[in-house]
Amino acid sequence: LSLELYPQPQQIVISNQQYVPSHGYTLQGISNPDADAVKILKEALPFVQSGKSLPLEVKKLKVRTPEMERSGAYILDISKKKITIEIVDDRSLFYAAQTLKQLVGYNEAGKRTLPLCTITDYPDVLHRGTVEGFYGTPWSHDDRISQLRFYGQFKMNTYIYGPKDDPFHSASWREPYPADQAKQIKELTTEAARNKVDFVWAIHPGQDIKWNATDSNNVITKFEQMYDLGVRAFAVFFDDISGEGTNAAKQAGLMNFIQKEFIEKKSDIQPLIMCPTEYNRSWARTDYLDILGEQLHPAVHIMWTGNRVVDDITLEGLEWVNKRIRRPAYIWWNFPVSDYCRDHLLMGPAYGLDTQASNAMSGFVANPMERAEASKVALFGVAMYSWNIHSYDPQLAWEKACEYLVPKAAIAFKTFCENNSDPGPNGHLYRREESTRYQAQADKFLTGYRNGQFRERDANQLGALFAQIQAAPELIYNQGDNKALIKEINPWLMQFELLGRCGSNALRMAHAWYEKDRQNTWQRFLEVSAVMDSMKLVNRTFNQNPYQKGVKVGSRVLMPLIEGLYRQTSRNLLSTADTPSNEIRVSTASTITNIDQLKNQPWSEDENLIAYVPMLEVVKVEPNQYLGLGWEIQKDAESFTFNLPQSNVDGRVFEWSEDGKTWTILSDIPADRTKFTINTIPLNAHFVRMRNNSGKQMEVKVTAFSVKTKEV
Ligand code: LTM
Repeated sequence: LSLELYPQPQQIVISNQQYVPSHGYTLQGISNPDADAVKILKEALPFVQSGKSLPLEVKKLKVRTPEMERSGAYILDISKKKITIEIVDDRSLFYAAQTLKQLVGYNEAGKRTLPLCTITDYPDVLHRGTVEGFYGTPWSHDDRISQLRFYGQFKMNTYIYGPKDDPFHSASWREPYPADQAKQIKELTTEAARNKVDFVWAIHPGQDIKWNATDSNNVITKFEQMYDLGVRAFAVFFDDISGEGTNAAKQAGLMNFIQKEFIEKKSDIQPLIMCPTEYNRSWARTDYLDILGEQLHPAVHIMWTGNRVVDDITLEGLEWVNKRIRRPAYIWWNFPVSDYCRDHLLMGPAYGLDTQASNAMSGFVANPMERAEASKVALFGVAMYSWNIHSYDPQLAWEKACEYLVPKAAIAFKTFCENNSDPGPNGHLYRREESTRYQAQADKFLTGYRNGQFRERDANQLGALFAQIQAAPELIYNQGDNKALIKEINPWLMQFELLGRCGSNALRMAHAWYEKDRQNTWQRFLEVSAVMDSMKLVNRTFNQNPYQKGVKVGSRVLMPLIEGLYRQTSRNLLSTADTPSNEIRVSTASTITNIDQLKNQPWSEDENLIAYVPMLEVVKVEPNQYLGLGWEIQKDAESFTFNLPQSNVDGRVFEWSEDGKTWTILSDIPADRTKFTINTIPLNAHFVRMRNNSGKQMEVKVTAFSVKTKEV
């Protein structure tokens, strides 16, 4: 007999017997047990007020190892005569009750059964949960309520509130919340408390903070307002800022001031958290982290995203930073956040987390997608990992998450998720496995087709997959009870159905060509074209954000397979085997830069506009480094636009060039503007760039950098 419990407890001793409790239970032991925990116990088991009953005794934990002193630790013992729960705090009883609820089964006669067992359980990481820290539309109030309940159910105890696009968190941090929003935050703190979650409210003041007493007091005043709304945990974020606000010693000074004047003066606040400016290893090139390590009060947690902005979490990387900051880092994991790849959903397993790292971190919170329900697939994994690191199995967690979220159409939902997990090419170089079960087959089939073969077995299996893909959305719409989830992912479901259809047609098209049936090939080719057109329409119609517009599905393996088959068939039909087909536009437009942080940044080319994909982070530009664009020889530039907020203007120059070697200053650009469009680019120009001519490091945020061209 084994027990399926999520997250997996640290230790289970189990006899191979289930039993049916002979009576209802009565609660005994400590007075005033936590009411939220008791509510869950009562959902799990029958309770009686009088008459014959079995005892459910709650008592303070006696076995005291360091792990068993952690908030939430518990021992749950189920015997035929009684149930005993030993606890450290209210959270322990709440978690024991959640475990008990998962243990209850039903026998053939419909009677409740319980396994006879002893479970000794504690969390590996003290602070576990999420940081709502993404750019884009913040979660709704309902999203947040649903998240807090989900965290309670799966033993996550932290929710950090810090959506970049909430003005009262960031741009207008000094302002109080308007009454309606304040009321909602109050409700959230109440719901968080019910679910034993610490609601951490974060402020993001760094872009315009003045290092003086007025602004230090402004932070405290804002925290006092949040305290009055029920907030009992606080964070200060200094990420993605430029200028004066990035000074490590000043940041440490402010944090220490808050520690002394606010945290220590109240008796009921959780340890303070800060997100540093150099929050990942690839940016840590100065003594910034050492200054924090030395000067920041030891009780303050320091957040860390890993070796890069978006990356796996390794023990080696943690040990590297822990030495500098002189405390275990508090992980801000940038997964499944999708604000840098907004046309994709990240629905795959939460993998890339070191299972040896349990003692190297003080907290583990994940930054989710703007789509809250869809994020639960990955967050389920985060809950499993952070509770019991050694036993973490990302694939198992992913499967259970899919079953939990869409129980009646779990297979269809898994099909959807396993083919929607990669972010696509991005500046962070962060990629995820997608369609892995079919990758080898897809590659072999396409190579075979290009060489005039038709690999029947592969085609059959891929055909079965495309049929499943086509059918999945309908099953999810009809059987999925989670309407909020369906609403969030609806454009991707629509596109997924088309992907299935397109794939099936593409295989039929390839088969027709192999059978030498030219007419049928043409017909199938036109069918594939028609479905591709529908996919383009979905892409142009939904999710039209200014960053990565559109709706991409199966973009890592399945779409390339379909496009490959389509292109090859087009060549076959037009007998143009050695020349690229005219659907492929060979482009000579490109970004030009010698800044490492920008080298991998994708650019977009849309009709006559070539542009950097907007960046969310601040870029450091050393003297003589530049960022620029080049365009096709057969085009003239109509205009050049830049929007570089939070950027230095002193000493920068804008230049144009005909050959990329000799550069001339664009003198019509005003020296002090961070945002400008110029329509007077010389006709022979084929490159423009902004260069740091200041002799010192400068900071730039690339919100827009584009050239509009026209055919000559
Ligand atoms: O990662 C951090 C600390 N800050 C920001 C986040 O707000 C953003 O969501 C992620 C992912 O794009 N990158 C950041 O730089």
